[in-house]
Amino acid sequence: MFNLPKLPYKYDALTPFIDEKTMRIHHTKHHQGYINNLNDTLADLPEWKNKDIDEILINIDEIPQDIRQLVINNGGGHANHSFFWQILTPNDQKQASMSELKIIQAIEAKWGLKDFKEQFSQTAVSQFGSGWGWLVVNEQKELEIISTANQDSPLMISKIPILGIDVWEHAYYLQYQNKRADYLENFWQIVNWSRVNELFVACQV
Ligand code: MN3
Repeated sequence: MFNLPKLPYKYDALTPFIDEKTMRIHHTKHHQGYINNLNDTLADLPEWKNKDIDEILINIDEIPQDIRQLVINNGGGHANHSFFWQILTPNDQKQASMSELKIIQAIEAKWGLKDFKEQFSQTAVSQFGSGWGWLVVNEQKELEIISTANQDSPLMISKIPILGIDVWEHAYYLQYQNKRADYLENFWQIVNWSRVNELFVACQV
């Protein structure tokens, strides 16, 4: 049985970069919807319904084939959104000095921060239709920028997300309409780099 995690900030905390109404609908309607569907889908599968959602996605090939796509869509939706809320933070939040963070050092070494932001944004903006842009740690423990369609989770392809952005229209349309690139540009104002760093460091052990 899966439940909606509480947002770690108020619905209006990300304004003016993401508006209150978008956050409220996104969390209470869209995310909750994925959870309801996931619970319905796994209702008769006691061996799966109490597992951690990330573990389910990592082992997605073991899910019975007749419900696998439903679990990908709704389980992915639940995992991706639970992840997304954590890596955002109000802009006025006091953050650790960026240059001291291991993840920033690693990004600087691989791309340079400015080029990284450009590539990440470009990848996310270019995702055709609905999906996500990601910074992941791959099986070789290297950083990689990818996008996934729909609610596909990087965990299904053995990649661990450490930063991600929802580019479904429901994530930005009320405020930005068709201007996905503007949403991406503002995204950098509300990234919780401390949390991204924790996720990155956890991948290094
Ligand atoms: Mn969404």
